[in-house]
Amino acid sequence: DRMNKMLAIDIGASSGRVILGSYDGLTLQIQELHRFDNGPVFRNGQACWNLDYLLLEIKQGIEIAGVSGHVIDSLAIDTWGVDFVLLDGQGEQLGDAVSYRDNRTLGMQEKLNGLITKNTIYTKTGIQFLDFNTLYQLAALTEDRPNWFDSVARLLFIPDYLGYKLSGIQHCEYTNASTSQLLNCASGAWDKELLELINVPEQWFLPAQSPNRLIGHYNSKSAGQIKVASIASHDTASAILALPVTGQDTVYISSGTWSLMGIESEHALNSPLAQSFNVTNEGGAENRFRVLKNIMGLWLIQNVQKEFGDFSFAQLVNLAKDSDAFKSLIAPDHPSFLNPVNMSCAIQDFCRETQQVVPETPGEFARCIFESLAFQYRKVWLELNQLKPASLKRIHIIGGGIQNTFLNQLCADACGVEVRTGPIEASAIGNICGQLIALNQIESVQQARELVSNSFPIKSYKPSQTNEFLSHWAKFERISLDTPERKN
Ligand code: LFR
Repeated sequence: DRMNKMLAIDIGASSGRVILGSYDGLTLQIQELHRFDNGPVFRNGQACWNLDYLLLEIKQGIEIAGVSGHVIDSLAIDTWGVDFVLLDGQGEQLGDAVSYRDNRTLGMQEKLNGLITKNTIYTKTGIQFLDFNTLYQLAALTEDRPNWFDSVARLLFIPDYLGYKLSGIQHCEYTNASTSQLLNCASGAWDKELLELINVPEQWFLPAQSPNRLIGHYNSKSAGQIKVASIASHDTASAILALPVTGQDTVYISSGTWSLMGIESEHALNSPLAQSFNVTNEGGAENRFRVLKNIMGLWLIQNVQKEFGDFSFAQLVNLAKDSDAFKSLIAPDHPSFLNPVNMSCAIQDFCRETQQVVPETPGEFARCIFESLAFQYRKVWLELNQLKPASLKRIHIIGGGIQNTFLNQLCADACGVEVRTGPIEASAIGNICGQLIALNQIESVQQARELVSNSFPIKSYKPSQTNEFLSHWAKFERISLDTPERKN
């Protein structure tokens, strides 16, 4: 029997990859064919995504597969959530693809609060309140009302748009659509009341369809006609599909530009307690819910790294190890860190305003960031334990962030539980598993997870310095509450 070969096009906020997956019926192997940078670009005064560039890189990656002689069964795309492209009736793009890091949504939550209670929005959608949700992006757009506004016929989320540019098929995939805060979490339908409130016509939206199905074709130059699949196109949903764990006793962290920390549930957890933690209920494959929280993640260190110029990631980790522990802590999710002009300055301001030692050297910044992330993991770990009392036993981290073994250990130390890690390319692997389901080669998420655990190594970290973390817990709680006024 021949192998199944699939291309996962996995694009995160800081880089994109075209990864070849080969499945022989027993195990899955992956090979990176193409990697490219991604990041916000400025257009018409707004932080945007350069989708034309991303499309060129995607096509180049597909041609690399063809030229290397691979016979490709299918391809599929996953990206970050919430962002979208607007199209006219001819399918041509209107306006820019604005990034969720753009500040057009500042103040929009407060504006909507005058029209509808947060409680109503949360009960309907189950989605965490983040300034950049599609709900608030669209509220900003309808307030701005650009001159092409009346020509809009369709909204496509980023992965659906990129898929449309390859296949000509307009589609709306459920896991990514769920991040909008416009889908009803019980029915999976677009919420008419919320759309009316922000003056967006429901006709802009296609019905959200569950993933892992074939939807079209792409005609490549060197690899011929390739099937296009719709998989869990929210990168975090694909990553969690690839979690090599089937038990209900595990908290996951999908670690990349963001750290997405949570549990899987068959039902949305949208109780008042869940709302008080601002926990989200994003959609997953097989109608499972991703009950999780966004933590600012490696974005903090990625920016500091750029600002210091000549340090590799590994060097920064080593410098962090050599720096003093528990000197300066930040609240990673403070809004001043979402898109500061200068991250190092934003961190220094935060430490100054909370009367702490101000970090100066790359090592001090890195130490501050990693320890603060570990404390935030502990905070979310405790919240999840309140939602699921006595059932959570360990943490499993997936994604590129697990290469930072120092942070993995800090996570175990801070939370006082075992941490397991792997695989690294979780989103791409989940994307490939979704294609295997669409191609009828495997049957279910459960089978996908067994395949992942049979195919990729897993590491374990035991907690050791939990008491040191506990002795600084009160300080972390203080600086998390007593945060400075929001910048901007
Ligand atoms: C991670 C991610 C998060 C989402 C954020 C913005 O890449 O998809 O899950 O909250 O990006 O879309």
